[in-house]
Amino acid sequence: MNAPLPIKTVRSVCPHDCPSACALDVDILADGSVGRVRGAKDDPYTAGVICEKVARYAERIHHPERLLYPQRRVGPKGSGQWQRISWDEALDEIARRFLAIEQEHGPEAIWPYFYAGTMGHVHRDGIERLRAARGYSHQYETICTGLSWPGYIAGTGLLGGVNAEQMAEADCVVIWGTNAVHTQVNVMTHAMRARRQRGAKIVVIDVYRTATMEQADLALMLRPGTDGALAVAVMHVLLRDGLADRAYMAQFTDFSPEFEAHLATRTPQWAAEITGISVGEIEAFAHLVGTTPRSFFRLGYGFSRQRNGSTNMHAALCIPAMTGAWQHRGGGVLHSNSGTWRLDKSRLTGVHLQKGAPRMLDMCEIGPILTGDAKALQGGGPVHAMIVQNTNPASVAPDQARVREGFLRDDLFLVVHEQFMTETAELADIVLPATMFLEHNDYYTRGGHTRILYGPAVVDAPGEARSNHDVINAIALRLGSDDPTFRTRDRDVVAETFARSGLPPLESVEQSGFVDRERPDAEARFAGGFAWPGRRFRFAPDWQDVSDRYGYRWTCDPALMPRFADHWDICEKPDAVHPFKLATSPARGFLNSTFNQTPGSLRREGGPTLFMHPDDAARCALADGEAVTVGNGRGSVELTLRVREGLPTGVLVAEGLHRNKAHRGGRGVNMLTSAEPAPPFGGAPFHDAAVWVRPSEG
Ligand SMILES: Nc1nc2c(c(=O)[nH]1)N[C@H]1C(S)=C(S)[C@@H](COP(=O)(O)OP(=O)(O)OC[C@H]3O[C@@H](n4cnc5c(=O)[nH]c(N)nc54)[C@H](O)[C@@H]3O)O[C@H]1N2
Ligand SMILES: Nc1nc2c(c(=O)[nH]1)N[C@H]1C(S)=C(S)[C@@H](COP(=O)(O)OP(=O)(O)OC[C@H]3O[C@@H](n4cnc5c(=O)[nH]c(N)nc54)[C@H](O)[C@@H]3O)O[C@H]1N2
Ligand code: SF4
Ligand SMILES: [Mo]
Repeated sequence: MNAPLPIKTVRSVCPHDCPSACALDVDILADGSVGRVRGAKDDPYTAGVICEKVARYAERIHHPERLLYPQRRVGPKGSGQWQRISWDEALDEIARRFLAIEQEHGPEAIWPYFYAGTMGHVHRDGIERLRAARGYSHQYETICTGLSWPGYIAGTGLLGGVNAEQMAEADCVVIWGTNAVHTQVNVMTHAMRARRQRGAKIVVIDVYRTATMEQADLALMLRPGTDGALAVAVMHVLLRDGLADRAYMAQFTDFSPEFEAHLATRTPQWAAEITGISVGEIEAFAHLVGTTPRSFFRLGYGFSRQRNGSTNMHAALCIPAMTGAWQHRGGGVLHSNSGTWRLDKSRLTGVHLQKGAPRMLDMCEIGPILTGDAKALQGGGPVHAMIVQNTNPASVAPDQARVREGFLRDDLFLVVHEQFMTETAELADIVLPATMFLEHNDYYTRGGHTRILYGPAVVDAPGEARSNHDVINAIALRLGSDDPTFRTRDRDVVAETFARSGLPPLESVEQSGFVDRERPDAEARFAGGFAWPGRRFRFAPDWQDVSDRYGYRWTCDPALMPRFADHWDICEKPDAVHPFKLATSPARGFLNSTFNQTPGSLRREGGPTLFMHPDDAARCALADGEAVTVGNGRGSVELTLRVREGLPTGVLVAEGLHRNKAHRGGRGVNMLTSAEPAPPFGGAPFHDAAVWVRPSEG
């Protein structure tokens, strides 16, 4: 049978939490449904390429399990017994319960909680308006970037870097701690262009042989949490072999004799012991970047999800400051451009409504918070109500046992606004159905490139699904907050935000689909100096400055921080009981827990598996295909063992957040991860867990 012909093709934007924010061409079919989704060819960054999971979006938007109407729990929490109710009943009940809790326990007992289900600013950040208007507890946003961003800023002073499209003009592309084939396919588009057109060398640094590493000319497979050691040893070789750009360092950095003396002790032999990479490979890497002016460093997020992740990010960032790669077109660094948007979102987030200074609770500590941990609650009272939008903490948050225990509390009123009956929605008192990106209006940014894109509503929402914006407004009005911002439509908020930010009018942005916020190339390369006083890059970071400038909160004694870029030996250590280190790396077919219910993604990923080196399997007498249980002091999870080459002994990898119920026993990999805030400013070390493995019972 031929696929039905589209009646039109519309321009949109991928809303998901991936650094790319691809421009999309979406086919709309005669019955009003969504057909094929393609990457826009005329967008220079997307360049016609998108990932497979979004190309199959029709499977997600028209999924038979989409939530269609509000529901109220009737059985015990988590029993799966629901009663359909009207929107009026749902909103009335939410308002009644929230007001009662405000009265009895104070507004800080309510904690609106969100993350990045949609990256559209109106439908993601609008929840802040409700929070501000009611004085509810704030959310300290740590789950994704809490470790990486401060590490980057510690060096440069600003979260910005070179335009990603310039990767195509590089002679060497270093893909560090990101599995771009899975997580950001467009990096591969531009890196492969450089290889084709210029013979560029591709370096990939990861803890196992990923699909990205398969493409590498130089593949560096190191032990988890040792990137700082690799980086300082590379700098040792650069100095030793006369490959450092001393003139650049003298003008643009705080390079000092003390730092040079420090690096003199960080030999490749020393780093080989720590990283498991050979001296020859360390030297080859140093020589490659030391002799290739146009070396582009794509520093990912994955290698920061270690307890020492912030210092590792900073250490890796120091290499191009020593080679001077920043000076050359096609060279330099990109981690994220998220510090460069220059948007005024104050009306969208309700800055004018904020009264007082409520406590700010760490989103990664949701488990400890909901189970009454006094430190996590900052000495305040318990949380008695939550509204959750755009996130699935019962799957994605660390320390899953405590997250679940907390959500099951009878004295917690939980509202979840979702597209699917996720693990979090299953534990709610009220579940509300949400629209998807093609059903509402929003604008989008992402750190991987320089454009702000607009995505309009182009199809009808199914059933009674409502947008995040409409639900936040409706709740606020019912609570008695009568600010005009609660009577706006999503499109008006986009238009107003553009106007306040000095962008062209929405009508014109709508025509082109985007506005470019690219900064002049010289500025992106810090050619006039870095963004710290004195305009110098910092090999010796001042973390207090990072905290002061960006509002980060200390989670360790500042005196503990290493003085210079270094290997900071604070990761969870394997021991006799927990002999393995586990990384929970991303799956290609899922995006965190999103897409783990669509047929195409499930076909690709199969069930939850655990990669183990053949020598380890032999030593543990475990066989390929066997059901295994992986555990530590926080909990345990069941997966199927896959014995394979391409990872260090002692290291295990479990790709992807499969549905909890896809695991025998119904618990996911975040049973094993820690919610203890990592230093210096919090964030979850998702790839840093010491574990044991045994055959599953029964
Ligand atoms: N298909 C798919 N795409 C995604 C996502 C997804 O889950 N699936 N997630 C999205 C989100 S929210 C984000 S933030 C981005 C994140 O995208 P990335 O920047 O790619 O970060 P991670 O996905 O955390 O992990 C990337 C790699 O880091 C490796 N790694 C773990 N520990 C270390 C270490 O100590 N050193 C080094 N060098 N490498 C290490 C992991 O094995 C993994 O291969 O991707 C987005 N895109
Ligand atoms: N073990 C382990 N855990 C991890 C990671 C890891 O690498 N390993 N990665 C971490 C990272 S980087 C991140 S960013 C977090 C991400 O965690 P989340 O932000 O929770 O990401 P998702 O799992 O994609 O869940 C997003 C949810 O939002 C819903 N949603 C999408 N759009 C909308 C909308 O418009 N309205 C509403 N109301 N809902 C919507 C989706 O259906 C989905 O259930 O997970 C973290 N968890
Ligand atoms: S690569 Fe990333 S931004 Fe592009 S379509 Fe896929 S998930 Fe969306
Ligand atoms: Mo993320």
